[in-house]
Amino acid sequence: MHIFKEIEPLKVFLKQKKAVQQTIGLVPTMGALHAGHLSLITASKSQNHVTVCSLYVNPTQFNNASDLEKYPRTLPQDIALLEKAGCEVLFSPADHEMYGQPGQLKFDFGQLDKILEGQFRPGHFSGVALVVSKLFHIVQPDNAYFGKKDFQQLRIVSLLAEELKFGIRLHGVATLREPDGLAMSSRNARLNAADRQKATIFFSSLRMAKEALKANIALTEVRKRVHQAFESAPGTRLEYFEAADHENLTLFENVKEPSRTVLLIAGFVGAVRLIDNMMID
Ligand code: PAJ
Repeated sequence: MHIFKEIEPLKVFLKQKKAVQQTIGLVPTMGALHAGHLSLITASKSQNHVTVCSLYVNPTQFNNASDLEKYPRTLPQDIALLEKAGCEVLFSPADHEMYGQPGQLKFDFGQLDKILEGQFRPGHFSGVALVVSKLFHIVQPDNAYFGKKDFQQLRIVSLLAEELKFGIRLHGVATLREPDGLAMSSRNARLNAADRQKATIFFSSLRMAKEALKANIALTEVRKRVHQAFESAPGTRLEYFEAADHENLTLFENVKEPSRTVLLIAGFVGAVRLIDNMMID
């Protein structure tokens, strides 16, 4: 695997690949890689000659200094996993390479970045959009791969790519889960054994809600049941549970078209914040 820490040598390398009509797939990550990330690498490898994985813990998308500081960093292990997955290129820049000066540019996606994650993590999506724009400009890939695990992020990045005419084809990859349903996440590494058990509440709540809504139980009642599930599980705290249109993320008061509906959930187990989502059909 070719490892680049600087932008210019990476660009020179990719220019040579593009000159001989090789296609480039980009998989942006913040590292602490798990099988979910690797499924994005596999998707990219199946559709491109060269897969570039970027690994950068982006400070501008953290609205909480302690969350940034505690974010797991496991570079040697990540490199071994990427080598094993057959990833051709790793781009792991330092802060000064990505941000010559503190990020000043702000993005506003209207309602889309004010709801759900945006409501609880103000500025988060502006930081995501900033770093993803930089990565798109640096790599100029043919394809880019994002997980449906971060459903709202995928919508935001799609809007960004469309509005700024990046000409990059975006691919949403299904969420990979642990055998008990917990969505794989770098943050899971921060859960102790007891909290790891409790963390299944996100998946079980989504599944319960999905079944209830399919059985025509009203969203207000389903919402109540999800809140109750969290209230009766000590050490957990629900931040939001919402039903929304899967394309534009308009929040629903009631579910009229289950097949267009995605359920989104976020909350804490101990000090660790987790998110998940599920399509109703
Ligand atoms: P990170 O949380 O490292 O995730 C990198 C990519 O992996 C994202 O597209 C995410 O949706 C995907 N992913 C995470 N868990 C997954 C799972 N269980 N199954 C499938 N895909 C999964 O998301 C980010 O980093 C950052 O915001 C980033 C886009 C890199 C910008 O900094």
